[in-house]
Formats: sequence, C-alpha cells, structure tokens
Amino acid sequence: MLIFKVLYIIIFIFPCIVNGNELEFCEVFDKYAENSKKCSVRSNFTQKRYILYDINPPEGFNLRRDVYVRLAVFLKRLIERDKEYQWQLVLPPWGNLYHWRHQNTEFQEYLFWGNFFDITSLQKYIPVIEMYKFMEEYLSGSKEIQLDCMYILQNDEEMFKTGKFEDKNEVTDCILDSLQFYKSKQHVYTSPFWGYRNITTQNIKCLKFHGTASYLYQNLKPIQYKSIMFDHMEIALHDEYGSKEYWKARRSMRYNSELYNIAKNYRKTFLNSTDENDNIDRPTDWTKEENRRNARGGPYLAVHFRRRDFIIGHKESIPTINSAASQLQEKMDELGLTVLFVATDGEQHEFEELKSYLPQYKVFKFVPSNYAINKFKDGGVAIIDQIICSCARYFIGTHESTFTYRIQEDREIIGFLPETTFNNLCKTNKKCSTTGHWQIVW
Ligand SMILES: Nc1nc2c(ncn2[C@@H]2O[C@H](COP(=O)(O)OP(=O)(O)OP(=O)(O)O)[C@@H](O)[C@H]2O)c(=O)[nH]1
Ligand SMILES: [Mg+2]
Repeated sequence: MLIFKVLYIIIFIFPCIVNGNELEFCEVFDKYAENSKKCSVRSNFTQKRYILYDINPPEGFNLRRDVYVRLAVFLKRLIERDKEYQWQLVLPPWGNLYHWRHQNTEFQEYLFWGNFFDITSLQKYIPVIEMYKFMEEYLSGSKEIQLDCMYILQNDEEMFKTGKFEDKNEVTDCILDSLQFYKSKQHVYTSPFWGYRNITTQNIKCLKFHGTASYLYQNLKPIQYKSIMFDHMEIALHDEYGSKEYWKARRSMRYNSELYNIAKNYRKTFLNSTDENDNIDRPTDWTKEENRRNARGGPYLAVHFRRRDFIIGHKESIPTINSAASQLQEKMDELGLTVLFVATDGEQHEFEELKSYLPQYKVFKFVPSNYAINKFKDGGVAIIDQIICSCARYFIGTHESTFTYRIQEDREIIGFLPETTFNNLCKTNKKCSTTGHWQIVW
C-alpha cells in the first residue's frame, strides 16, 4: 500500500511541484479526454479557481455596480452547484471612468473596491477578493500573471437586426472592437487588464453571447483553467432580476463605513437628520436586516438632478432648471418640507440657478472636504450623495439614470414606502410616467 502511495506522489504530484505554478492545474484540453481523470486528481492539488471580469470602458459606475450583482448571483449558484472547486471572484479595480474628472484628483485609477464598499459585507454573500490579493495568491514569486483564458463577449448583431433573441454561446471570430485595446506580441496579449502591465494572456476567445450570466457556466472549464476572465461582462444578463437572491446580492453591497460616517455628519449638521429621529437605524450586519416599511427619513426632500451628458442624451425627459425648480417647490409645499438636498453632476452655476428659483427654501449640496475627495475620489463623493438621498423623507430622481436606480434600491432596503421613492422629475410640470417600481423582495 505504502509503495503505491509513494508511486502516486512521484507520478502525479511531484511533477506539479517541480514545475511550479503552471502544472498545479492540468493541461488537458478536453474534459472528456482519456487522461482527464488523472488530471482532475492533479488539479485537486489546488482547488482555487479565479473568475475575473471587465466591462465596456464607456460604462459608468452605477451600471458597473449592477453587473457585479449579475456575477454575484451567478457565483452564488455556481458554488451551490459545484462543490469541487473554491470559486473566487476577483474584484476589478476601478479607474479612468468617463465621469470621474474632478480637477483636484488627477489619479483615479487602480482604485480597489474597499475604497467604496465594505469587503466583509460582500464576502458574506460570495467569496470575493481584491486584485492585489489575487496577485499575491497567484503570482507566488513570479512577476507576471498569465491568465489561462479570456473570453470576450460580443453581441450577436443579427439578433438585434431581426429582433429574434435566443440564448447563444458560440466561439466566433473577434470583431475589431473587441480587440482594439489589447496589444498582441508573439501571441501574448497585454493591456488593458485594468492597466496592469504584468497581467497577460495567450488565450483569447471571442464569444457570440446572448443569455444570462449562468449560461457562461460551460465556459469555466475548471479542469483546464485556473484563472478565467470575461471581458464585456455587461452583455450577460441577470439570472434572477428582482428576485430575493438578486436583493440579497444587492444588500451585501454595503458601502465603506467612512462614507456612511461622512454622510451621517453632513445630515446631522445641515439637514437636522439622524438615524434615530428618522427611524432608519440599521443593523451593521446586512444579513440581520429585515423587511420593514416604516422608515421615516430626514426632514428634507432629496433630488437627483442629472445634467451633463443627459441634457443631450435624454432630451425628452430632462427638464430645464426652472421647470425642475417649480416641480420641486410644488412637492415640498405639498409635504410641508422647507429643506432641499440636491445631488447633481451639474456645474456650480446650474446649482446656483436652481437655488435662485427657490429663495424661500434651504437648498443644500454636498461639497467634499479635500480629505474626502482625495481619499474617496469622485466615486466616493457620488456614493455620499446617494447615501444622503437614500435617507430623505422623499426622493425625486432622474428618469432612466442608473445613479437614481441605485438610490431607489438603497431606499427599498432601508424600508421606505415606495411612493416616497419612485418619483422622477418630468420634462415639464405636467405629470409624466415613472419607470417600473422595482420593489424589494425579502
Ligand atoms: N457626486 C455626484 N456625481 C454624480 C451625480 N450624478 C451623476 N454623477 C456622476 O456621473 C456618474 C453617473 O454615471 P452613471 O453611473 O453612468 O449613471 P447614469 O449616467 O446616471 O446612468 P446611465 O449612463 O444611463 O447608466 C456617477 O458615477 C458620478 O460620477 C450626482 O448627483 N452626484
Ligand atoms: Mg452614464
């Protein structure tokens, strides 16, 4: 018996150790190949499997947060289904987003998730790790990370032409757009990989893809690949949009506690608002949070007034500043509120103009300290604005803005009545339809 054990170690395990990293997992290219069994024994040597992802560069912060939920639910189900491997989601560092252009913070790249979110809360839902941790674990001494495979998801243009949508997951030729940012030298692809020069891959496959995230299960091939990346992950849809599971994943996205504290201080100082008075106290642990509809919110109306690209891109729903002011005035009078909190990406003069139409009210906007902007950057300041909006007695958002959607979700989690949350500014003072009420499911 002992002799067999020794032989086993020499034949299967020893080569893996001798050759270092590379052979810790197996080189079989077909799961069903003759020696796949032996290989799976070898691959068990380390059970960790890493999923990495990236998103179409122009997409904004808030859509990116939604894509995380898609992946989180996918991973949750994957872990339930496949107990053989230790699946880990590597959190893609944030950087270089179109909207993040604050003049005092030039450097807005390589930002880890911990800057914005509470990692421990995320980990209570699925195993996630920051990129630096992945590097530590995966590099094990060497300088370069070569990902085993990267799939680039591509829409099936034909489906968009015909309007006939069906699930599709098919390896196809790469369209120019897919590869435009990647540089290739002797079959090794470098950059973008979130700007890390030491992350490369030799194995890029383009996928004509239509379907939900879990439809990517078949591409994982854990016997073959230890690290796998999906680019253009925004193409994969939600598996369970609006379900209990969706909301669980969403609830796990608590923000960095310092951002809550900055918002708390601001509310107390300027808006006469505290968690106790407003009945919005929450357990620190999101898993202990329960269904409720009795949140009162601070004595102010909050508006998310989206400007900039929306003025052109969403002409049909963005009001003039004057019209927005009169809509806000009408609502504040109806509710007997005299304090307005404005979250906006607009210019200072646009804010001043709005204020000038509302002289009888107290109108506030969050202005970050140098410390806050330097530490948390535009993304963190946007979250502080969102937190303050999520604590208001009444909220009015911007039609079809994902920034607004995230506030609405936070208010659903805190436990407000839906009618205080799902309201939008209209193009003109006349009533306009609001988009769906995506109410929480517990
Ligand atoms: N601080 C702050 N930033 C904002 C506000 N509104 C928009 N922004 C900035 O603009 C970005 C919003 O972009 P997205 O995340 O793309 O959301 P959106 O543009 O409203 O929605 P879609 O592009 O339709 O998905 C945020 O990440 C912020 O940087 C706001 O009220 N306050
Ligand atoms: Mg946007």
